[in-house]
Amino acid sequence: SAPNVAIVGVTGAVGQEFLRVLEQRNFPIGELKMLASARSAGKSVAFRDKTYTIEELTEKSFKGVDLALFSAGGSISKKYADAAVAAGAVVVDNSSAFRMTEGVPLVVPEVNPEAIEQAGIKLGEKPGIIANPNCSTIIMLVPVTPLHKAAKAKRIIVSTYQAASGAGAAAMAELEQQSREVLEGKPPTMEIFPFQYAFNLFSHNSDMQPNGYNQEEMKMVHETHKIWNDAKVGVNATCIRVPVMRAHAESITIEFENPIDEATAREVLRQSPGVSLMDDRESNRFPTPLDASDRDNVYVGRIRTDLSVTDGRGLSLFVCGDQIRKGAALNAVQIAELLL
Ligand code: 2RA
Repeated sequence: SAPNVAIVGVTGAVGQEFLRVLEQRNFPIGELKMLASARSAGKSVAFRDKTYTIEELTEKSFKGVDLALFSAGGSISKKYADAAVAAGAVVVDNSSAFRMTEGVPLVVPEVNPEAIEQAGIKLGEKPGIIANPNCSTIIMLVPVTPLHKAAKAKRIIVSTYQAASGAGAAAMAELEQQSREVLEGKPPTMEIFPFQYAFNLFSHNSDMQPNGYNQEEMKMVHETHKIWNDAKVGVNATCIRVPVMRAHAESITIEFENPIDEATAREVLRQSPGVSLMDDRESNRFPTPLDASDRDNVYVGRIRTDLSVTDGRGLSLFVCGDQIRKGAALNAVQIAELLL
């Protein structure tokens, strides 16, 4: 029978995308609970042909729930995920709370679906937590993993151009408001970031670590190692926030153990799940964030040999993926589909 589902953080950008994706993919749902903070409790939410009332999230919210999709921040996941599991639910958590926890599978369905089975998690039988990787990691690994399988990646250098949506709905609103203010010659409102965001870009706003990398960059390192189950592959990330609404772009250079030429790489990518090729050199047309926005796939272009590496063991790519969708909500629902 269809699982009873709870959405935790339903009013947020990802929570709203959960509903859109569940509806679009006809995900089977028995009972549906919309959970959020006290501030949102009582508000109505439409889903399929019904209207639901948001309930305040408490430890007791998960009675009878088989599947709980969380996207309400790490502290909410830390506080409530165990109560959901104790009630018998499988939790798919979009926050960073449990991604690096031993025994918690960190899953990109196109990359390592087997990690769920290895953890023994089963709807209605063996509850547990499955973690959704960070969006920038997902968007990188969907195209890079098939190339890794073809020629064994040794080292990845990635620069990201990350959308406002990754910093939340308020950051998207500030970007829009500042853009207007700047064009009207008014001083930009600065509440989310202490500097102008519109017509500007800056080093990612996550905490700086002692090693000179920010948390976002270190997530790409550690999560890649866990998802690939390979602690040896080198990952060097530079994460930048850019004035784009909801799709991340990434420039990726990979050094392989074995040679792989452009034609082979293009063919591998053409056949890869979750990838759309956009690599038209004649018309100089390659992926843009607006091509990827609201779409399921990661768009891949600029496929070319890395001229700085000998004997064809290097490739560079440019990719774009929707941060709210494949970077969060769609990936989580695809994980849930693997549980059915
Ligand atoms: C960002 N990866 O884009 C994060 C999403 N919360 O900032």
